[in-house]
Amino acid sequence: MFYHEKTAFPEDFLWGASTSAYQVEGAAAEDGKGLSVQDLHHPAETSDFSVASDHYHRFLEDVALMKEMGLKAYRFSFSWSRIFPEGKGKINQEGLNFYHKLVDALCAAGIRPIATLYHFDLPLALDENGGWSNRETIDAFEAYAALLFQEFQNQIKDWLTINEQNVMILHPSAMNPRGVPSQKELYQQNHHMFLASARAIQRLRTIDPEAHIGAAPNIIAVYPKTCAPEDSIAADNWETLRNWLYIDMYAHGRYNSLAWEYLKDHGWQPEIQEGDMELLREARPDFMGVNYYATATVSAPKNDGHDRQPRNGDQQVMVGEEGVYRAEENECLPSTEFGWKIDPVGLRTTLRRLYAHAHMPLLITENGMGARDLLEDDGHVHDSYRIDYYAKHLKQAALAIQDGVELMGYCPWSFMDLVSTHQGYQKRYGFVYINRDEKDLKDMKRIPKDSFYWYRDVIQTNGESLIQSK
Ligand code: BGP
Repeated sequence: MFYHEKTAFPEDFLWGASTSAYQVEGAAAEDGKGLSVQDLHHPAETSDFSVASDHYHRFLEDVALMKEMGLKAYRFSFSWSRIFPEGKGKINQEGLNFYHKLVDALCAAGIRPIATLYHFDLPLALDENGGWSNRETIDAFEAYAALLFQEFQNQIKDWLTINEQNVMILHPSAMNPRGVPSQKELYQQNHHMFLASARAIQRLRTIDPEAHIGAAPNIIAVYPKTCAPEDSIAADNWETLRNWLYIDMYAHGRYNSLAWEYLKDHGWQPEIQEGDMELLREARPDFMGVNYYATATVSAPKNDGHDRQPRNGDQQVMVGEEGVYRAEENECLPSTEFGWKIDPVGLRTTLRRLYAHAHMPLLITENGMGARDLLEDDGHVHDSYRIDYYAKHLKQAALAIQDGVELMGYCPWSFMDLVSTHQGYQKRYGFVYINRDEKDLKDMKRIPKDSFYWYRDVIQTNGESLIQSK
């Protein structure tokens, strides 16, 4: 679609940035925090999560930088096991105090907190008791959510239930080091997470009816490799199993029909108890978060035993599946040095398709470029590649708005460098450089990168500088 006039970002557009608790906080076993499944990661080559970016001790300095940058919103996550060390039962007051101080600082700086309840870090105690396979975890999540809604009802008005539920189901080994359940069990866990999210939504409605809540799945457009109709069906297969299975449930409270037939055919359909579907139908979110990094390209499966190809476990790397799709290379797109495709137009396509499915306002909860940033001799990090990445993605987001998508804001990944899920500090995403290596903690100095100042200007002009530039 070509438009004769350029549109502007809405006046109340939420210019934000994101992080998650276990990837920035550190203090993994401090002040009464219980362990989460992420704390079991002890990689030989890369950093673990014990210190991370030491945000737990330096959050005031970090919030001051957010203010300097002009952020309107900050998306962060609560660490469930910092609040409930055993996942349920006894509350850890010191953990709550930390988040009160953080949220107070954000509010004092005029930054709107957008809080994720659960970002990959299930309390270990719950995991040892069956994790998401056990329906008791749904009760624990509801109690945890209700506590936070009550505690923060005067300050937090935007909530996200679960980060990337679809990635946790599709790439379980990447997200939980304790082993990979069977497919049948995974889809049961998926059903339980849907219920947990729905219960949290219902609780928020009674505790703070003015607040808004959504989920944050990882959604991507899938391209057919060629114009062969079979490739188109394969793209539709994969988009459905990767995206719409989740969106149809969150937004409309129903299992997507194609996804359900797939589950049935494999014998993987979850056990649904009385009342489950009613709850899922009733508890609708107000908006949908979307984590977008790259599109996928696929062709028809050959069903020759080679549709599924061994690749590394990155959440953005498609592996293929017999009878569903075969993963293909997209020669039209460049890649980051970590092999993730760079596809700004794909963001526009993704937003259009997602909006057509969800029929509710969207919030970009993650988007960003992982790179081996270098602290130069001049004491700066010149990340022009990241500026280029963001500029191109934001221009496409503006076009999606012009296409009619209700886009509430943009919270790129990430505000500061943090522990990447696979590559530690080798792969950095932040606007702010953290002066540490994988194992050498150095001085942890916070150093704004060139992209920090560039984004500050974008925010100051409400994106106008960007839209008008070529
Ligand atoms: C998303 C996760 C984030 C973050 C990001 C970048 O899937 O929600 O937690 O890690 O991807 O991924 P990575 O760290 O693997 O580069």
